[in-house]
Amino acid sequence: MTSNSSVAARSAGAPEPPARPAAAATLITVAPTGAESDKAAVPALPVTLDELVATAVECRAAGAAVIHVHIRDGDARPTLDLGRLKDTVRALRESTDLIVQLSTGGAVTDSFEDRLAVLDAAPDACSLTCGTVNFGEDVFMNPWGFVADLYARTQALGVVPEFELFDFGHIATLHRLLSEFGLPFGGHVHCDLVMGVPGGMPGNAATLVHAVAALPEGATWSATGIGRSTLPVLFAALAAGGHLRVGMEDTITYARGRPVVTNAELVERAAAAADLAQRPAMSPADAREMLGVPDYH
Ligand code: KMH
Ligand code: ZN
Repeated sequence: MTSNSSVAARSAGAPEPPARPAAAATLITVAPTGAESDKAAVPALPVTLDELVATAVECRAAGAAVIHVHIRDGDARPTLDLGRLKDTVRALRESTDLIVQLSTGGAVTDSFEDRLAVLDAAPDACSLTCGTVNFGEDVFMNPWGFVADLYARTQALGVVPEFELFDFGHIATLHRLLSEFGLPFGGHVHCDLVMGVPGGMPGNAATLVHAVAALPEGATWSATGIGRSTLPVLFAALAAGGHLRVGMEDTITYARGRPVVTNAELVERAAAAADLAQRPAMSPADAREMLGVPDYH
C-alpha cells in the first residue's frame, strides 16, 4: 500500500508537466527512407524517385502532412546530389500537397558543404540537427559553427527548419540559436525529438516529458522513437500533447518478427492512435498554417 506521504514525496521530485495546450489535431510526418538502411537488406525501402513518389501518395492518403526526405543514387546509396534533390522536390510537389522537408543531416559521411547546399533545392522545409551525437558506431557531426551557418541560411533562403533534438544538449543549443539569431523563417519554432538513437537520449515516456518541459515557450513538437522505442515514444507523445514522426528511416520492424511492409502502414497506425487520442491526423494545409510554411503549389 502506498502512503499519502510517499506519494507526495514522489510528486515533489517529479518533473513539472509541460504547460502546453494539446493541439486539436496531430501532425504526422513520414520519414520513409533515411540514410542508414541498405536496400538489399530492406527491399521495401523506397529508394528510387518513382518509389518515393508512390510512397508519398500512399502516406498522404493515410494521414501524413509532412515528408522528411533522404534520397539515394542509382545504386541506392545515400546522396545529396543537388540535381536529384531538385527533381525530388519538384516530383513530390507535383504529386502531393505534402510539406516537403529535405534532410540536411544526410548520412554521417556527408560534408558540411554538401549539407548546406541542400537548401539550394528550395524545399518547403528542412531538418536542422542542433548538436553532435554519437550515432551507433559513428558520430553525427553538428558543431555550433555549422548549426549556426545552416540556421542563418534557412532564414536567408526562406526555408522553414524543423529542429532535430537527439539529446538534451541539443535543446540548449536550440535556445542559443533563437537568442542569437531570432525566430526561424515562418516565425514558428517546431521541434522533433529523435529518441532512442544509440548515443542519444533514450526513447521512453519519462525522458520525453523532461525534454518537452525544456523546449522554448510556444514551440510545437513531434517525437519519434528509433527501433524498439517506436511505440513507447508514439504513445508518450500523444499522451503529452505532441505530434508524431513515423517511417522506415526510424523503424523497419512493425512488430516482433514482422518487418515493415510499407511506410503507409506506419502512418495508418499513427493515424489510428491519433484518432483514439481524439486528435486526428492534421491536413497538410493546417500543418502549413501551424508551421508557417508557405504554399508554393
Ligand atoms: N542520417 C542521420 C545521420 C536528419 O535527417 O536531419 C541524420 C539524420 C538527421 O537523419
Ligand atoms: Zn533524416
